[in-house]
Parts: sequence; structure tokens; C-alpha cells
Amino acid sequence: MITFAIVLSIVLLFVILFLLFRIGTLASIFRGSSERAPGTTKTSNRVNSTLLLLFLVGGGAAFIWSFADSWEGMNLPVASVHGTWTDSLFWTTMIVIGIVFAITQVLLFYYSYKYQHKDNKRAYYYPHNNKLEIIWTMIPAVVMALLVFAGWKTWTKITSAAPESAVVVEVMGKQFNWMVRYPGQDGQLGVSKTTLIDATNEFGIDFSDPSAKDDFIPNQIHVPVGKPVLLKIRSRDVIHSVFLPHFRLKMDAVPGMPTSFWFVPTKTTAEMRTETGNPDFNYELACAELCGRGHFAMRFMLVVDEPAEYEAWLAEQKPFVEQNPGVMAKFATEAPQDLALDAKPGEKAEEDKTEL
Ligand SMILES: [Cu+2]
Repeated sequence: MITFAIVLSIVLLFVILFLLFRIGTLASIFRGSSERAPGTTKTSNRVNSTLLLLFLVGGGAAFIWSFADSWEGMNLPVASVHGTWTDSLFWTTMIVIGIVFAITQVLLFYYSYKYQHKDNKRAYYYPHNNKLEIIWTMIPAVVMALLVFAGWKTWTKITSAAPESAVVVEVMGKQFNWMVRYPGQDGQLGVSKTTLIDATNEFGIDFSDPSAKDDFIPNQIHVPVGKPVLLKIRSRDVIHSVFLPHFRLKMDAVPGMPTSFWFVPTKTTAEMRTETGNPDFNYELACAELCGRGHFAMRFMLVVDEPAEYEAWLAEQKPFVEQNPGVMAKFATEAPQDLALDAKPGEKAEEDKTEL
């Protein structure tokens, strides 16, 4: 115990001596002395400035390598009309800010080296220059304004209303998978209510609504190439995010607030298989929101068909009620009020539908 106390006292003594030494150095700096305390900064100045230069070269090389290495993973082939707009906007912005980034970083580290402290050198006093201030304020302001304007124009085009002829697909996120619903022959999605959700009727479709009778729920999304597709997106529990990377499509699925996104696919799955040289290629709908434990499992397949193939697939699909005749029982017994709504073509029902 005594030994421990002695060792501790010696250590503390050294710490105190070191701190006194540091205070002496700081005091000499505050007194305005340009002389360094002996042995303190001369070496560390040179070492630090050289390390900064090495960091510039090493860090720069690592930066370029990481870009080159993950290039393919980051730049998936694009397969939608708006995807090419998004890509060109992204790369324009990337190049502009990349140039500025490279110049500022190189100067930052190089100047740290070049202007390291030297005893016989005093800093040049240069407090103000209006012309310079105007130049370095105006140029970034104008460039940023142009980028924002280009982005706003592209975003307006992408998020404009979908054409009337668009193929409508409802996508619903839930913990933990995606479900999709097509409106069937009549082109109208039936009304759905959260209160009607149960183990079979996972969408909560109100089957007393006539337009729900032909809705079908497939286990893959099929869309025709070259035709507009409108995704009506909603969530049953938490926030999910519809992410179709090849179409540059990402839209949150928010409970209680239906969202939508429309796009025009430009390459069929078969064409993509040839392009990527991967016979197993498939478009994939993933969830881009960390939505819980099973988030990783939210994977759904999307197939882009030639229009004729798409029609054939559509013809094969069976309405949900036909596949699950049991679900109708619930609506047959509960029907009186709902049927009354159906009797006079319901404004209420119409209202619910447009919300989706
Ligand atoms: Cu999710």
C-alpha cells in the first residue's frame, strides 16, 4: 500500500511539473514572444505539417480508390425516363461541388504545410478586401442558385400528376413485407379501411364496395415497358420507404398519409438481363427506411414486361374475392349500412377512394 502511495505521488509530481512547464510556454506566447520555448514546437511543427501533407496524399488516394472500387455498386444501370434526369442532375451537382471540394482540401492541407511557423517569418497582415469578399460570395451564390433552380425544375417534372392512362398499382408496406394490389378490370381500386384489416384481408379492403370485387393481390409486380405506372403508396404500421434503385425511385410509405410516385420503365427485365450479363437479374423493390427488426426482409420482385406479355399476365390474375371466398361472409352479415351507401352511388365512398 505504501509502495503504491509513493508511486502515485511520484507520478503526480511529474504531472504537476509537466503542467507548470506548459503554463510557462503558454505565458511566453501570451507575452508576445515569437521565441519558442526550447524543444517544444520546432520539431512538432515540422512533423505536424508533414503529416498534414501526407494525409492529403494518402487520404486523397483512399478517396479515389473507394470511389473506383464501389463505382459499379453505386451506379446501377438506369431503367426509367425520369431516372436519366435524376442521374444527370446528380452528376452535374457532384462535379461542381467535387471541383470545389478538391481545390479547397488541397489548399487547406498544402497551406498548413507551406505556412508553418518559422522563427524569422512574421504573418502578413491582410485584414480586408471588398473585391475578394464580393467575388467569393457571388460566385458560390450564383452557382448554388443555378443548381437549385435546375433541381427544382427536374423535381417538378418528376412529381407532376400521372397521366390518366397510367397503370395503377397500390403498394402497401407493413412489418415486414410489401403487398401490392391492382385495381382489376374496372381500373378502380376498392375502398379500404384500416378497421377492416384481419389475417386474410391484410389490405383492409371493403368488399361491399363494388369496385373492390375485381381487385387482385399478386405476389410480384408486373408493369409494361414504355407505359406510365402510378404507384399509390401507403403503410399499415410504421414509416417504410419504397425503393426501386434501377428506376431511381424512392418514396416514403407513411401511415395515415398516402403518397404516390409515377414513372415510365424503359427496359424490360429481359433486356436488363442481357445488359447486365446476369441471367438471374430481377428488379427489386426494397425498403429504404429502417422500420424494425425484419426490415431486411422487405424485398419484393418487380417484372417489366413487353406490353403483350403484361396483358397476358393480367388476364391470368384472379380477383382476391374469388381466391378467398371466405372474406365475403363478413361483408354479407355486416352489409346493411354499406349496401345503403352502394345504392345511391356513394359520394362518401368516392371521397375515401381519392384519398388513397
Ligand atoms: Cu420497411
